[in-house]
Amino acid sequence: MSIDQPLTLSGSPGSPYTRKMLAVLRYRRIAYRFLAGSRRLTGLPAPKVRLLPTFYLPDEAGDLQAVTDSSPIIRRLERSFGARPVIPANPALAFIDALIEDYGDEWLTKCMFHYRWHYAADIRKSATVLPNWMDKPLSDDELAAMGKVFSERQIGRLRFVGSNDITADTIEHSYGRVLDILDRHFASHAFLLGARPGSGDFGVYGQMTQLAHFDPTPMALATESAPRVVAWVATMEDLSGLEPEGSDWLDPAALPATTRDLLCEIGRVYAPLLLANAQALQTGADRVETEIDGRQWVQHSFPYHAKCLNWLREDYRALTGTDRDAARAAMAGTGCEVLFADL
Ligand SMILES: N[C@@H](CCC(=O)N[C@@H](CS)C(=O)NCC(=O)O)C(=O)O
Repeated sequence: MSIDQPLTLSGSPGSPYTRKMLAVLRYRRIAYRFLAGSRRLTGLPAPKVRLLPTFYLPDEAGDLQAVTDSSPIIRRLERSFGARPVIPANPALAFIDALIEDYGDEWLTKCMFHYRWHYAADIRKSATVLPNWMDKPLSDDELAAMGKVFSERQIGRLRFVGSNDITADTIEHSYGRVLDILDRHFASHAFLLGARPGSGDFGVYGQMTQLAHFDPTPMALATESAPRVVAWVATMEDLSGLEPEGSDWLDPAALPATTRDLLCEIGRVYAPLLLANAQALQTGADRVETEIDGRQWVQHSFPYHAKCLNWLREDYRALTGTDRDAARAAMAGTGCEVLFADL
């Protein structure tokens, strides 16, 4: 079913996935109507699970449905609108791009959520700024009350993300390393996979809008050690003027050392989590207990991570011949290959 423009979505500037999708729409020059906060248009259906962002897209019969989950929405937009794709044409590179996007969405969000709700300065900023994006103008009393409810709810959710006293060091070390890798990468490349942005750029960007541009503790770290990342985030926000060429993508058989460093980082922290989580769910355990980056890792098992792993495995399975060889070669020795070892 074709999608009429402007398409409608709701979300918030404080939501990394909302920022990810707004940037995709701008880059793709897809006209949109953004409902910020809890603004609703009459006649729009309610989502099954309320997540930010929510898109309102037609089903087979042409009726608008509330749709969530940014990665499949990106792929649907690719099918509906041909120009300026964010998925590389080369299947092996598209696979690497999906892996990076998933790491951004699912691991970097741990960094984002952890820093936002762990340290006093960050909690204070979020509790006093974010409620203003929910709905209507707020008096001091209303803001204080909403900030309290909101921060208590989010701090209570830290355990689902996997941020706790045992995992805090692992999360913070991983953030420091990815800043360093990206800062070095952006010394010679405009985007993660070449001179045009892929879905992985948008995934990483979404989390970085908060980490490097909003929450004081991780923002100070980025400003101090990764100025190119701070600059890249601002560039990513509106790429409507970029004129990408097919030749702007990197060759998956000749990825630069810094892209390989990023894959090694994914293999170091995210791959072991995905495997341990899948195993916990298989045995019916509600806790994941494993070692990540040489330290103990403990968190609630999380069915959504298992879904992500399945999507990546489906992508891998769909690769044939030289494309599969190229994807394998790109991952060899990075730690990511364990995710696909039995396929
Ligand atoms: N997998 C979803 C994740 C979206 C998501 O987790 N959004 C967060 C905000 S950034 C959310 O809505 N959390 C629930 C809430 O805030 O009530 C996607 O890719 O869009």
